[in-house]
Formats: sequence, C-alpha cells, structure tokens
Amino acid sequence: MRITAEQIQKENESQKEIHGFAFDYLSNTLECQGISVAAIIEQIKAFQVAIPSWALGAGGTRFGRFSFYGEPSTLSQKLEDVGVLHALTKSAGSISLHIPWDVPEDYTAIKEQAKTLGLVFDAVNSNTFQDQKGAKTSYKFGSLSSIDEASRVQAIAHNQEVISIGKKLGSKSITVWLADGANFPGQVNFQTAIQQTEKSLHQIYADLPKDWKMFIEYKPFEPNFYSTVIQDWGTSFMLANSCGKKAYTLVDLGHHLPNTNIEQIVATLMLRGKLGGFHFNDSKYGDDDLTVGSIKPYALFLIFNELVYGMANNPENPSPAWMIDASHNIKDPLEDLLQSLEAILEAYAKALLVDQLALRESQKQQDVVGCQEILQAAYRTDVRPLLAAARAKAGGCLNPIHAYRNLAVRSKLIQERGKHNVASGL
Ligand code: AFD
Ligand code: MN
Ligand code: MN
Repeated sequence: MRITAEQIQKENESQKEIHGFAFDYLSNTLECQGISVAAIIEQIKAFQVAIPSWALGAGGTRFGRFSFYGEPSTLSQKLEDVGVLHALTKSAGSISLHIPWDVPEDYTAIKEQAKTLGLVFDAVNSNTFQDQKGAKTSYKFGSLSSIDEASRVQAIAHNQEVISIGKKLGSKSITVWLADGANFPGQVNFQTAIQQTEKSLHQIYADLPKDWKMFIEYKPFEPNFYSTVIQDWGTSFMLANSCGKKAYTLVDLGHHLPNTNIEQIVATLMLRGKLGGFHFNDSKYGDDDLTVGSIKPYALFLIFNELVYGMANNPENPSPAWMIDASHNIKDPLEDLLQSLEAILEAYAKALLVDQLALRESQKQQDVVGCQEILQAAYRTDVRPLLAAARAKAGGCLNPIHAYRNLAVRSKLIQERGKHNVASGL
C-alpha cells in the first residue's frame, strides 16, 4: 500500500485553514522575538529519524504478545510500512534492521524498493541475546563476554556478518547492544567479563569499514538481573575509547535507572565527542519502550536542549544518529510511531527556541530564575504549527495521524495482509 502525493494534497486541503491561523499567530510571535521561523522550519525538515524494523509489528512482554492485525511479516512489508510513515511525515527516511530477523532474500529487490520509497538503511543491529537454529554454541551464559571461547568466537563472527550485510545495503553503522551479564552474585568475574568484551569488540571494530561507525549501547539490567557487562554510559564510553575513533556511545532513553539525569550524560559525552546515537522511547520504571514523550516530555526537551547546545559547540562530536526504539504492545504500531516522530520533532523544535546567549548570560549572573524562565519559555511554546509547516514543505501531511485514519491505512493493510500476521519482535 502506498500513499500518493495527491492523497496528501487532499488531506492538507482539509487541514490548511486551522493550520493557517495557528501558524500565523506563532510565526508572528517568534519573528518579533527575532527568531527566524524559516530557519527553524529548515532545521526541522532536515531532522530524520530511523524507524526500527522490530517496532512495526506489535511488541510484547515476557507475559505475552497480542498480535496487531495487518502487521508486516516480511522485510518488504516492513519497508512498505516505513514508506507509509515517511510519506505522511517526511521525517522517517530510514529503517534500522535487526539481524538475523531481517536478512534480505533478494538484496537487489529490497534496495530497489527502499529507493522507490525514498528510504535508506540506517544502523544494522546484531543479536547475541538469542540462540539461532543450528548455532554451534549457546549464548545462554554470554556472548562477547563469555568465559566460553566458542561463544565469543561465534558472537564476534555474527557481528562481522552483520557488518557485511549492512555494507550490501548501504548502511554505515552497526549497533552492538550486549545483553551479557549475570543473574547471581559470584556467577561471573566482573573484570574478566569486561576484558573479554573489550577484546571481542576490538575484533569486530577491526572489521569496521573506514566510513562506518560502531555504536556501543548500554543498559543497567534486563535480560540479566544482577549485573550487565555494559551497564552504564561510563562503561560504554570506556569501551568506545578503547576501540577507537569510529566507536561511540549510544544512549537509549529507557536504559537508565529511575531519575538518572540523562541530559547531563548527553552533555558529558558530547563534550568528549563520543555521543554516537540515540534510541528514543519513554518509560515510567524500566526499559518500558513506551512512546517517546508520552510520560516525561520535559525531560525529553531538556535532553534536546543539551543536544542543540552540543551540536553548536562540540564540532568534534558527529551529528548523532536518531532512532526510535520502542515496543508497541497495545497501540497500532504505525500510529505509535507517528506520535513518536511528532514528540521527537516537538522537543527538538522547542530546544531550537532556547535563547542560548541569554541563558549563558543568566548563568554568568547566577540568575537561577532567569535561567529557568528562558528554558520554560521555549518549552511552553506550542511549536506544532512549525512541525506541520516543515512536513508540508517537504511534501508531507499537516496532520499525519488524522491523514493516517482518514485514509484508512490500517484497514487497507489488513485487507492486503490478512488478520494474523505475526511479525518478529523483541
Ligand atoms: C532491546 C534492548 C536494546 C536494543 C534493542 C534492539 O533493550 O534497547 O537496542 O533491543 O536490539 O530493546
Ligand atoms: Mn535500544
Ligand atoms: Mn531497550
């Protein structure tokens, strides 16, 4: 199923009056504050977010999974779904594959389909948290960190294979999320586990093409519940530095213990040029993988405030790779992803409104209230008309969720795919 430019045009016709009022009010307000609305719209338009292949179907928890009708069950159908998101928003121009779940059968056809949909392949993700059929050895007690050399060798080879698959698709990065850890005290020697992991990552890194990046993701717990080898940003940062210039830390918003100051982690990593990428989601308690911005929108804005500051002041830090990493257990995955894209761009646009010079001055004056007023003035601005204008300018929809429902996308997908597709997922 594809959404045509004519359909989008018609949708926008129905929304343009209400949008016009809101946009005129906001742009007049911003312009008289000396903010260039045109420049902000261009920055929003340029902001692209990768869609995880595993989030296009219903997710699930260890207690069960409730299939969502019409969900994709082939890589081609996953591309089709991302094509729908990108047609509506023009901000979802890439897909992140998970190997071996998404190994293409026909690379030429898949690349052709992606090209037609205006999509590129973002980071490829390796999987050493599950045993695959026919595997010679198990990851039950670890992979890259395992005390068992055969498991380490197999896990390293898998990551090297993931890089070779990514190269064929034009991807330029690999994300290593290492689930290794322990469930009980005494189960592993912490130092040996780190040393083995470091050695394994070095072998993978040696295979990295010169124009690639390796993102090392961290997570405090789950699936292991006593310890995780790459447990926090400091461990990831240490390993990325040990590997070399092309290795970076990847921050997944759900991978922090409650109340962690994530924006401070972001600022610290950018200062050292080692913030490689982001997995956007939201959480109340753990790695809940809920819709980004749905629980802690102000925290998301504060993170973007540091990102916008870092992108302007830390030239040695590459522009981070933006990706959603969420699991949709009860919502239509595509509607959830449309909401996620809106929340990310909203936080980004609000952060662009922060008067950084005035903030710096208030900090110098130790004017705490003044600092807070500057941040909250930006955060309290309803920037949705700017997002809509950026989408429309790029050929997308003023109101993507409204269009998605008006065009009956989900029921068309059910007609085409039937009711009980079961997609792979985490
Ligand atoms: C799980 C992990 C981690 C990883 C993702 C894809 O918690 O976030 O990035 O799977 O492998 O969500
Ligand atoms: Mn993640
Ligand atoms: Mn996660």
